[in-house]
Amino acid sequence: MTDIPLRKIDHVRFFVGNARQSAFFYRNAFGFDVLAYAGLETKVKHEAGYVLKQGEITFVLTSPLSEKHPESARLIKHGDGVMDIALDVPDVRSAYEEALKRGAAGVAPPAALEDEHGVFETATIKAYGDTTHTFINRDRYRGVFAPGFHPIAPERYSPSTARPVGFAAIDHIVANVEEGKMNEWVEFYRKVLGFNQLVSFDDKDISTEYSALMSKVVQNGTGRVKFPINEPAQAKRRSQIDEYLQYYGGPGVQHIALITGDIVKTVRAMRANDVSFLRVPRTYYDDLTARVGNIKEDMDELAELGILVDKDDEGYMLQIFTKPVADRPTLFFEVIQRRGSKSFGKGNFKALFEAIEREQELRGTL
Ligand code: TYF
Ligand code: FE
Repeated sequence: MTDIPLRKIDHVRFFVGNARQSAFFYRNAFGFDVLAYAGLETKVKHEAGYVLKQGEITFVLTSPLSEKHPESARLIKHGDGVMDIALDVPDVRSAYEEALKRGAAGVAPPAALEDEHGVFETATIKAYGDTTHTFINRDRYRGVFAPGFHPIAPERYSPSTARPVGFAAIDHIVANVEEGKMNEWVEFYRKVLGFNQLVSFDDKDISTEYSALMSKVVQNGTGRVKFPINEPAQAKRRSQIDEYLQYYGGPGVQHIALITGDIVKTVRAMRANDVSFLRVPRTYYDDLTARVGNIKEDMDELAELGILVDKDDEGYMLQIFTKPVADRPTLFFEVIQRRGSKSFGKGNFKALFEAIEREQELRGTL
C-alpha cells in the first residue's frame, strides 16, 4: 500500500483533568516551555488548552470546562492520557479521504479553521481504543498554534524562565492493545497509512519468568514516525499490558519516547525536578561492559542514574523509563539517546520488565 504522505508528528494532545496543573508539571518537571493558551479569556468556552514545546516536540493539554464537553466522559473512563496523535500532512483532504477509502473510521471530516493568522486545516480518524489521529496542515497558518490559542501571557510563563532538560524530538509512541489485537492494529497502520513493519518481538524475546507481552513496530516510509504496538501474552503472572488495559479502561498510549542528545544531563535535570524513574538492580551494571563494549559514557554515572544501554550492529542506545505520570498505572515516558542504534532496547527487556513487575507488586496488581 502506498504511503499517505506524512511529514512528522505535529503534536500529541493529552486530555487531562486540570490542564493548568499539568502544564505546570510538564514545564517544571519535564522542562517544556508553555507557549500558548486557549480558554475563557480567549473566548473559548468549552475547554482550556495549553501548548507546550521543547525542541521539535509539541504537547497540547486539554481540559473540559463542563460536563457538557463532548469528551468529558474520557476523564472518568481513562484518567489523564493521550487522546490524539496529530500528524502533519501536505494535504488534509486527500489524507482523510484516502484513509477512509482504506477502511479508517472518520471522527471529524476535513475543516478549514480561519482567523486573522491564516487557515488551519484538520481532519480526524479513529485509531486504537478512544485514541485518534488528526491530520493537520498549517502551511497557510502563522499564528502561535491554532485558531483559538493566544500566546501565553508573559506574566504567567515566559521562555526566559523555562528550564529545558534537553529533549529534541519524539522517537516513538507506543500503543497497548487487547490480547489478540496487535496484528489487526499493525494491519491498520499498513493498510490505512501505508506504514511498514520494522521489527517484531514475541513473548519468548521479552517474557520474564512471569509476565509477558508481544510487540511489533510500524513506521512510515521516511522512518520518522514509529509506533510500537504491544499486546499482553499469557504467563504465570498478570502482564503489565493487562494492568494498563484495566486501569486505562481499554487500549491507549502506553509510553512516549523522547530523544535527548545527552541522556546523563537530561536525567540529572529531571531528577533535580523530582521526576521518578524505574530502577534496575545494580547487578545490571556488572556485565554491561562485556555486553555492550566500550562506550563514551561513564559506566559509574550510568549506574548511579539507572540508565540502561543496548547495542546492535549499527551502534548503541541509552534509555530510561519514568514511573507512571498519573495515579493510574498507565502513561509513562522513556528518555532515549541513540548512538547509531535504531533498536528499541531488546537487550534491556528482561531487566526492565522485572523492574516493572516489582512496581506491579507494590501496587498489588500482579
Ligand atoms: O518501545 C519499546 O518497544 C521499548 C520497550 O513496558 C518497552 O521501549 C516495551 C514495553 C514497556 C517498556 C518498554
Ligand atoms: Fe520505547
